[in-house]
Amino acid sequence: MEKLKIAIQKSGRLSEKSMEIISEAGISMNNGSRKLISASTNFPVEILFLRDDDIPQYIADDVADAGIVGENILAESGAGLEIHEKLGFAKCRLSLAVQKSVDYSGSSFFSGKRIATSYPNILKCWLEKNKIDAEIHVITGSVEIATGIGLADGIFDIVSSGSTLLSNGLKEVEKIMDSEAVLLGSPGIGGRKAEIMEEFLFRLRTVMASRNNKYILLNAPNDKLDKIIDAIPGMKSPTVLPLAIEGWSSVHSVVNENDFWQVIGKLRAHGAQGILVIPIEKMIV
Ligand code: PRT
Ligand code: ZN
Repeated sequence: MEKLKIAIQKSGRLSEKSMEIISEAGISMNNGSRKLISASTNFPVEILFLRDDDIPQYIADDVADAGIVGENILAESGAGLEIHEKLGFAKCRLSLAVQKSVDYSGSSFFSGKRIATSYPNILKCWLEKNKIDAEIHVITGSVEIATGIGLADGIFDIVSSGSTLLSNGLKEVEKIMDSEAVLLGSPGIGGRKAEIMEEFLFRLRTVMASRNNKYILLNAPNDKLDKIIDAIPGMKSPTVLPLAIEGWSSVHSVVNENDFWQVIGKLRAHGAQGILVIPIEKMIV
């Protein structure tokens, strides 16, 4: 029977969260030791465990049909693959940084300079776009020490909290791209595999929607009901039910994680009481 092959990182920052998403999509795996390839016990997929850098090429070569990697890895690989879904974890940015003591006045600083990085292709693209002639020095590990040991005038690397830069006496001067984990797919799959992919994507989107939304219930004074309903950018219109107490209603709706605190602030300001927020187990979109 034909199976969809999904590549995920074998061990690293993406591994656990990738497996979590697959498991929340109802796809069970044998818990045995992680082999290179492992078949699901209840869904027609096989999971390939690989180094993240290799995943785009494996998909481009049709060894895998889909995979989970950071957008930085996809951009660096230059493979023309489709991003099916952003997965909201492993968020970071790729930035240029220089020593703190540098009086940085703009990107032309890098003209004629040497930049150390593990992402030469992304950097080259940006330098060309900005007409900056700099030398790229490729190193694979500990890029952040390159300026301190006199190897380069600047570095181009992943930044998350910024503490690695700080503790190496560096400052971030240009953000070149944002990145998060994404589900990539081969544009060329068809037949039974395409059907499995469609079902997998449906499940994945359901998982993402439930993670990104909360169910809220609250009590609203009837004279403020209009304002309270206006403050909730819900799926459709909220459910409104009368309470046993005269003049009050119960309002139920779904709120997106991104708007959450702003919406709660408005609801409280309009006199909503007894606000309950409940995680959503599954949300079909
Ligand atoms: O062995 P394999 O090749 O599979 O793994 P890897 O060592 O190449 O990658 P891994 O597991 O370290 O990271 C996988 C992906 O996680 C990256 O490609 C990014 O998309 C994403 N990601 C998110 C990060 C970070 N955040 C991150 N902070 N990858 C690396 N870092 C490192 C960064 O290199 C720098 O040294 O953390 C440091 C910066 O962090 P802050 O918080 O100090 O700024
Ligand atoms: Zn890697």
